Amino acid sequence: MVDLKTINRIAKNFKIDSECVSFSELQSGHINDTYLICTSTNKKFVLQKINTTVFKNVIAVINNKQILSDYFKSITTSLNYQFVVFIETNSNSIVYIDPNNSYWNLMIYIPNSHTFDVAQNTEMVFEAGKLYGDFLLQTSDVLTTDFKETILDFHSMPMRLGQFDTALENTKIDIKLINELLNIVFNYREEMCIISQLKAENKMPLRVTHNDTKLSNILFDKNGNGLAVIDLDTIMPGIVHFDFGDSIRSICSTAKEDEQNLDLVEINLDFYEAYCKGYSIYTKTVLSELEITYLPLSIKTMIYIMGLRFLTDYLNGNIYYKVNHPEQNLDRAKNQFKLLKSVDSNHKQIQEITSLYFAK
Ligand code: GN1
Ligand code: MG
Repeated sequence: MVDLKTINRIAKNFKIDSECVSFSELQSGHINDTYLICTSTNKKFVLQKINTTVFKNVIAVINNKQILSDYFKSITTSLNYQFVVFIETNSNSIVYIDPNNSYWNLMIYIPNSHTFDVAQNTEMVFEAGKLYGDFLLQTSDVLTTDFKETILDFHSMPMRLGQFDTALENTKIDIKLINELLNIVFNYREEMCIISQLKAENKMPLRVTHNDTKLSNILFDKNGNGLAVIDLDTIMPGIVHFDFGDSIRSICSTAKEDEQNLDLVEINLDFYEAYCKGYSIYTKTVLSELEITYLPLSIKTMIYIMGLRFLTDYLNGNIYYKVNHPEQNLDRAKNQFKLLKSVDSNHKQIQEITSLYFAK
């Protein structure tokens, strides 16, 4: 945990006119260290230390974020929502590299904003759908070639299955204890590669994708209106299925990602309908028939890939995601595979709802 002196040592390298007087850690991310800081003139900022073990090509990550933030700045008049604004360093960069070779970003805090790990009601889900849908629409004019793939094959199923197989071979965990999960990984394996295969064959258009479209990456005001999409760390060229599937995984689940009581983990079909209703407002005319056809499969695919990644990290001894206790990644994996089963058993209704809102 850092102290106020350290925070100030970092913050003074950015163009802010006053000292930081208090700060708190924002706990919801699994990768970076993020702090809400308050200055003596009562201004608030978000200070973030980027995890360079995960983001190896950190300069490319910064470039991607800057391109997008600059683009949003250039189209503010047509934007319905606020966007992430970076504060420059005294040498006009958006990243400060400290003497320990840690990389820091400072962003303007969007006032009176709230985040949630679990959706509270259909209105909130509808708003989330609208924001992520508008994000896709607004970025459809940006050249995907301007963005670097900062984590290669981030959502590639063959790559993630390869990492899982290696972890399973080398793990110190007694794999008899996770037999049930291994069966799920095995049984779904083939079907879960279909979307990656379509991408590999260039059958889906490349878009600027957010790649971490969970509920907590949307800011809401106190009345539940969507304010902004945050966390530009994983902006990369990708396909719509990564973002749509990941949203449903997070926003339409009845429980948080590491809920241990699996009886509480289900897909909420009312939420799914609300998300489609909101998301389709901006995207229906942008998405092709083929993209729409594969939206339902993207849900299972993104749930499976997250379950697989959590399980892989558990087998590896928790070296990637932050954990509060040693079994947390296992809890997350069990949770995701329960959600996968729930989605599978509601497949027909999911197809019907999707057709209802996306039919041209
Ligand atoms: C990680 O750090 P955070 O919470 O923004 C992860 C995402 C996962 C997410 C699961 C770079 O995001 O891919 O979906 O956890 N980010 C990275 O909650 O791996
Ligand atoms: Mg993220």
